[in-house]
Amino acid sequence: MRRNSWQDGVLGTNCPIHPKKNFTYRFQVKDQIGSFFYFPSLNFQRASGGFGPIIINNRNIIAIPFAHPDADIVLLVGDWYTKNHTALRTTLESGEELGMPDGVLINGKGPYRYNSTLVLDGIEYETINVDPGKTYRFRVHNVGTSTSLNFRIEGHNLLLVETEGFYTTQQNFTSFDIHVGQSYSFLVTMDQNATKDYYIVASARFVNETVWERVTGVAILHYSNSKGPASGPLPVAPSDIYNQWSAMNQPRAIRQNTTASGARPNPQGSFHYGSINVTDTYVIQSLPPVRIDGKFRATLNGISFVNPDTPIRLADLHKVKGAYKLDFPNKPHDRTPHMDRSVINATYKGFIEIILQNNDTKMQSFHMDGYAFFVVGMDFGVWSENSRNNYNKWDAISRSTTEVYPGGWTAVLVSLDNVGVWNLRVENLDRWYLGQETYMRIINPEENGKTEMVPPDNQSI
Ligand SMILES: [Cu+2]
Repeated sequence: MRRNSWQDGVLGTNCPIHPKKNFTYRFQVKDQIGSFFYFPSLNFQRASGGFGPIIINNRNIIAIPFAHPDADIVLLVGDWYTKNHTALRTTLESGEELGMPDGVLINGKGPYRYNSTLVLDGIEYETINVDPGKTYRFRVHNVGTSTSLNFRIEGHNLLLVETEGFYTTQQNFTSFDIHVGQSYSFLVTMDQNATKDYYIVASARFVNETVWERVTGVAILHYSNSKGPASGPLPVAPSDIYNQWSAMNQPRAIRQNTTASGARPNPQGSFHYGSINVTDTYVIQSLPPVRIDGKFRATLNGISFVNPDTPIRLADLHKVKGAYKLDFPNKPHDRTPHMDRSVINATYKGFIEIILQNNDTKMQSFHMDGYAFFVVGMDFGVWSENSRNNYNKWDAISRSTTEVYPGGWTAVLVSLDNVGVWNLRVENLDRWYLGQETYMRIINPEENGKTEMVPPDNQSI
């Protein structure tokens, strides 16, 4: 949710919804057109489901940068563990990794039986019904726990057009990597002959395929004039699993469509971010879990976040002392890792640079609530000031969730125009749960009742 940090749904902004209670979100959608999803944000609950898609359409008078598709198709894909979320928490708390998931689900359903040894009989699978010649907008979301997925449709091109509310330059892909928490729209034209059905596949990325073979989501693309079931091997996965340098070319190729209209009737690309001076730089480093005070915890800049007992703005409103600290460090430091309530003290109207440095062992995705950021750079190694020479200053994509390769970094630029307290986190649930998150507190020192919304009347303390 973009505007109102009083009800952003994370513990630093509002109180949890207790069992058997409900909470009504009221919000205005205006400046984000595109594909999103919702999910429970506490206690690992997303691993048990509870997510769903949100589509925000533009007003009719606003042009979209492609012909209107014949229909929308939503695919929620994600890794799945048969253990429930409480058992998964126990695993993490004991210092173990979650390990290989039990499968990948597509819209909550298991794999089509493409292989009678690998897939048991009688599993319910997803079928997408289409008509020959039509073009569909596939909105694909990785709603899973922690596994990066490669998405592909047998025999069909994926024309990338949108990610997380921003139109991209349009490029064809035969397969596309979707990391945890990311959303993409692809236009897919039903231009193949219907001698049979086709496979839709979401398979784990950067893993040993022979070990992870069972962890593959398979749905069916069924033409209305299809002459028979899908058969044969699945479309092949990318072969570069040990060559992440080449895989990184894909996210680097995602560019902003600078001529497309945004949500409002001003051109999406009118914001010349490359010529704005950066006011602050934050280098945020993630490391693998360590034991802190006897507990397994994961850190950002040496701090494993502890949620405040009172949400941050409520603590401000009610003058609750010591609920949080404004001392989140702006770069990695050598102190012993510790647990704390450290929040970033960010400057309203600042234009900041955040470098996400992943020194953990697995792919991570980072998300910032309340904002979209420009993904200006991505590389392997340790970020340095010289890395700025290779930033994309012209047509970087603006989005809310970016991948950060293990042993690499991703640099984003953010214009701090949205007042409130906003969560910055790793989307991989196994690390988020262990403390890899913080908040940015962005307050207008001359608040006049216009830049920050008033708390909703169902806000509580
Ligand atoms: Cu968010």
